[in-house]
Amino acid sequence: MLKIINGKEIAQKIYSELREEVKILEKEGRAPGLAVVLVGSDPASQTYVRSKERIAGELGFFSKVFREKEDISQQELQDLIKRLNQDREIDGILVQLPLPEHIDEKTIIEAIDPYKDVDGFHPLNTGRLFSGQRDSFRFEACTPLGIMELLEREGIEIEGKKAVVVGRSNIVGKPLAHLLLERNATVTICHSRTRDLAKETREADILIAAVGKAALITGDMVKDGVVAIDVGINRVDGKLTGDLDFDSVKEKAACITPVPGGVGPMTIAMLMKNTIKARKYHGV
Ligand code: L34
Repeated sequence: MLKIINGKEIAQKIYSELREEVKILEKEGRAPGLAVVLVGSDPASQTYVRSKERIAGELGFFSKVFREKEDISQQELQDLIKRLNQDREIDGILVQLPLPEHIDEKTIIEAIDPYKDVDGFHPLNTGRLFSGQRDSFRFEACTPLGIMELLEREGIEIEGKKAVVVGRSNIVGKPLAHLLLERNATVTICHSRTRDLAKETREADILIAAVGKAALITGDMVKDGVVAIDVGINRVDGKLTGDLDFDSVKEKAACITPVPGGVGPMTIAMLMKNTIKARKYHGV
């Protein structure tokens, strides 16, 4: 029996849980504070940042969005981050990616206080993840975390399963592979130089496509009963589609996530969860 996983519905369920947590933190004396920095006017980034702003507001966060001009200088952006690092009302800082060409992304990410790094991109946080330091106060990237939460809430077993991650980005593929490894999956990471992609993907019990190529994975590339997770968000003829060829993969899958309405909403839910975690770290 095929199950189409409803990420939007699971995110809603998470928000009702988080609302309760926010109430408690407010009573304690301070709501969680989130600062989102958006540089330029990329339409997709604008959409995502609007959603983050709206949901932070709905949850009762103290939320601020900094909409900066495309030609902001490296120094100006670093100065803004420095101010946010020092702002006691702000628990979480997110700089929406991608940044314009003239900005050095790595330096910006490293400028963020690792304990306000609700994106989990700072090397202190990725380093803790990649070296398996679980107990310390570690922030994990929102999309991989959202996928783990989806698998958990759907009751999908991970231990001993063969997980194949297609894509090796710092934002999704690499951190996700480590989270799966930590849960005792046998993990393969595929990328553009993988010799025989279909041979690898056919082995997957859990397949995650995170490349950004529409319909890259087709039904003939997966095995019966696969759990297929689609991270791709591609615009084709004005429509959103994932990296999975949904119609052919769903014929063989046990579970599949749609685009839209799958992983995307979970990413935002995990940003909110991380911001609450940061607020707990900082105290009132
Ligand atoms: N710093 N940059 C930083 N942190 C992030 O976590 C992100 N990302 C990615 C891009 N840059 C970032 C996001 O927030 C991708 N991403 C993201 C967030 C939300 C959604 C998609 C990507 C989302 O809500 N997707 C909806 C459809 C939205 C639409 O209509 O375009 C969905 O249902 O999939």
